Amino acid sequence: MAKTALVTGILGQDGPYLAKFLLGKGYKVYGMVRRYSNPNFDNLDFLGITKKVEYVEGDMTDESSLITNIKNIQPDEVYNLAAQSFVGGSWHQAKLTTEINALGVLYLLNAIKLFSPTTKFYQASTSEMFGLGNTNGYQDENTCFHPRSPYGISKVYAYWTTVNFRESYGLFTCNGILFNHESPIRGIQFVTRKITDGVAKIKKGLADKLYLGNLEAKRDWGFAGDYVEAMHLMLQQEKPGDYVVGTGESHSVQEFVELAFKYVGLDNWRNYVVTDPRYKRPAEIHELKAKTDKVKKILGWQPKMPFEELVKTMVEADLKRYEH
Ligand code: NAP
Ligand code: F7E
Repeated sequence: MAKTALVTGILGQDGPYLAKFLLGKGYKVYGMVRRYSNPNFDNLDFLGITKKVEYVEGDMTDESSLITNIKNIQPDEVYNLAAQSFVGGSWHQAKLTTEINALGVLYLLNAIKLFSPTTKFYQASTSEMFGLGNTNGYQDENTCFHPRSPYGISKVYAYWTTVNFRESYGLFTCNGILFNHESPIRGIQFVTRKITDGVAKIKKGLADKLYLGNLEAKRDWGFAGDYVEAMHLMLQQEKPGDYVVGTGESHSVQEFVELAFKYVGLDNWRNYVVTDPRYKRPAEIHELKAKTDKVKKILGWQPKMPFEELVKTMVEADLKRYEH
């Protein structure tokens, strides 16, 4: 019989990539949508799978909706991707971020524990939990957490709740500690997509300037389509565990900017980019870089798309969007 998976956050960036991957493996995929009155299927449309997913209603802050879904579906696997995931916005909506990202995970795990205890659970943890926790310039599964934003703090709670349900109740729960991963369907406020969209607009004569914050910050950027495979692999192991997933390379925001402008033949990016304090954060993380020995060794996972190709793929997709 086909396996069933419930994916929360189905309308975001990772949800559609994961759903496409699972559908390709023969899964029946349920996607949880919070406002069924006005869902936006653009990202699923982009990957051509909107009609292949079965949608259910539910909100991470509404415990009864999570209980109903777990009871009704009894999924083999739950991938919890739903979150208020924008770090920059988390200072302005710290309580909401905490309710969705932290308490929501407690509600979902309780629902699994009570109504479908054999369900395997994946939690979308993040390199933002590390913050200033730095081991010789990289982060791995043994690095201390020192989050720098309400988002990072909420995810630390969710991480430990996921571990605790494993240790207390024997549930099969895993944390994927994913470093930044991007794609042509990345949310428009995240810096990579903001840059590729801005470059495309400037190239097409639709804008003159691109307003950015801290150009010196460095991140370990990979391709979302590669990373969802690691999520799935975690739930196929004999034992549950927590894994760092990244490329092992870091690049600055400025490097991303330079490559994106260069790709469209605009060599002097300084003519277009304006530094705007509105996009600087109250507390910044200067550099994040993954050490991925565990995920390589135990899951046999490796990223496929190199940095330059990621930038090119995103710029090309945004140029295409402005051709219509
Ligand atoms: P995303 O594009 O922001 O998608 C998040 C999804 O969560 C959205 O579809 C959103 O629904 C949904 N959501 C928000 N609040 C909700 C609520 N109260 N109830 C139910 N659904 C809710 O994020 P992503 O980039 O795909 O990331 C997926 C997950 O991985 C997130 O948990 C993120 O924190 C984590 N993560 C991401 C990265 C990365 O680099 N992308 C790295 C590490 C960890 P709407 O469409 O209705 O707004
Ligand atoms: O910022 C700097 C900014 O918003 C990256 C989420 O998916 O990955 C993501 O979080 C860097 C930061 O992503 C602008 O200060 C400069 O240093 O693209 P971002 P993020 O904060 O790293 C992690 C792993 C997650 O878990 C999150 O859910 O870029 N930056 N100028 C800017 N950032 C933005 N957004 N906008 C700017 O204009």
